[in-house]
Amino acid sequence: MKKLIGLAVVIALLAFSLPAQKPDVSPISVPLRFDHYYPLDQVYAALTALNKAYPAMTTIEEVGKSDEGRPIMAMTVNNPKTGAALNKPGVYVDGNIHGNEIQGGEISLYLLDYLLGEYGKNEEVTALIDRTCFYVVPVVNVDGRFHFFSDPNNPGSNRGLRIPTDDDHDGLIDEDGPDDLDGDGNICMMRKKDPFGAYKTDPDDPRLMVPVKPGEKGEWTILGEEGIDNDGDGKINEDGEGYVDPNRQWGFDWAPPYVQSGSGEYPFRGVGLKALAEWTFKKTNITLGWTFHNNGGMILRGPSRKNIGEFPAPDVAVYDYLGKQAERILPGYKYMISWKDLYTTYGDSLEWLTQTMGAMGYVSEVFPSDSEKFKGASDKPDAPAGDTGMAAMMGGGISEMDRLKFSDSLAMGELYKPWKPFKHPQYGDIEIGGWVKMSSRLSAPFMIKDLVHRNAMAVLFTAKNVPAVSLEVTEVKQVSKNLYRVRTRLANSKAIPSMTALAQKNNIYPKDMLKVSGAKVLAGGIIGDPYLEQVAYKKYKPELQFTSVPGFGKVEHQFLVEGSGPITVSYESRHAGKITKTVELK
Ligand SMILES: [Ca+2]
Ligand SMILES: [Ca+2]
Ligand SMILES: [Ca+2]
Ligand SMILES: [Ca+2]
Ligand SMILES: [Zn+2]
Repeated sequence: MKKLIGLAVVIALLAFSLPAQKPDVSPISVPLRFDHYYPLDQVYAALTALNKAYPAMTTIEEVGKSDEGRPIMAMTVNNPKTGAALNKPGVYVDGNIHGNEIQGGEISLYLLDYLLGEYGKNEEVTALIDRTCFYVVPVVNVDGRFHFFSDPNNPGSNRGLRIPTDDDHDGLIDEDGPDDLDGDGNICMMRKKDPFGAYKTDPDDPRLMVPVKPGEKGEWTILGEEGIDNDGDGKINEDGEGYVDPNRQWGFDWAPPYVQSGSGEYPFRGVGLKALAEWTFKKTNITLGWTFHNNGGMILRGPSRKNIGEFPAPDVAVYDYLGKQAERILPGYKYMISWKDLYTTYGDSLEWLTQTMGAMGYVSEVFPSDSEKFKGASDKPDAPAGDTGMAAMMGGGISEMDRLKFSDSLAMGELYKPWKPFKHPQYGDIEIGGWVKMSSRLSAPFMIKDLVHRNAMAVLFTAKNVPAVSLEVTEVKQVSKNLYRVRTRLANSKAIPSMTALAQKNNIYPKDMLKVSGAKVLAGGIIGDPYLEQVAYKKYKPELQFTSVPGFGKVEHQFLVEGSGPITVSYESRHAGKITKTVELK
């Protein structure tokens, strides 16, 4: 709870305030529109609309409830005519685990709308849906999304779970978060006139500030985000909502808050996260995952920490192949290794997916900051004054002036609030201004469609590469009376293996099984060289072979079978489905 003691008086004194941004409340219908961001209620409505439009292909499930009791919804896309979802390679997609990183919701909805709308029209989409299934959770942090829209925020706030936490350890919980002092629905920045300040007014545009040079007279001190000292402890905004970070809360490689800030008291402290982990864990066919964040334009893969160790080489080859293609689909994005090229994280959801579920996965940090560059507005380097800091961290050479001119020229000034005087209870005469909530990490609405389409296409390129395994009985050869040599070939026409090398190395779950039944199998094993008759026979239970099929590769087996008549060869894989073939021994 933020206590706004005396604030009502302050607000009443304001000459005027901008109206809070009102969500679009038009009814949601299919095909969905991508000209605005969907408040949480609209996300739910969109899922319901998709389910209503495509009842045979979609299932809606409540994964669980959030810490504030809101449902976390998942949509499964599966064509039941081509088999049960669990018997096909599964593609998992989620978004908005960080409450403020809302685009993942729109990307998820776009992906669903696109897949379902194109089924039966576009051949590739039709084939893809017929052989795979999609599990899509558009909004993981439902409380976060709700509050991001409904509460005053800045582009970087409201990331966490709604788990009250005493951040400054003063015995009071969430007692002093930012306050929307001017009541415009945004948490902007505060600055105060100060001849000893580190900033002065930018001579090129009075709305911006630039750092003073050594010896130069200062003009402004930046006081930080809008807020007052709510609890009178001499600190401002020191203990806001939470903070428990839902993407530092997962059970693999979790570390306590003194190692990983925001990790919470123990893993899966968030009830919704725990429910999601349990739900996904039952989807044993999840082969590939994408999880959407903002911002900066990055396609990240694990590992999340150096000492976890690099993934085995065969997996890296697949990651690189798919990741580099995703870079082409997403201009301005860079394919990167998260610990090495970004930063170390403990307990994130991608590492959980790869290390405990044996899937391959990527994080897309959508929205390269320079997508809002106004070309040639300024040749200045990054000027983070008054900025949320994120653009400075990830912006890649775009200046605040460029972004400001973008706001002026392509959003009619809506992304940036000019500085306005304000009487602050502690600081006295100050000014409030800067980037608004729906800026900086979120594309301007006219750019949403491009962003969601390209990200959905990156998902689909990788999804097309989930294993497509075929089983062929290449030979049934009579060796002597009632003794046959049977050879099989499992071939994978796609890039992703039927089981990652990492999952095999760590023995995460049972390997693929190739089984011969219907006659007595005397010997069976993997063929090393088919011409030199090199077979590594398995000592026990030769009729059952544990195996895996590499990406763009094959694996061959040989069985010596005693008997006659029909035998069955069956293949069963968590990630590559089930196949059964019957052949005659004759
Ligand atoms: Ca506190
Ligand atoms: Ca707190
Ligand atoms: Ca305090
Ligand atoms: Ca305080
Ligand atoms: Zn994030």
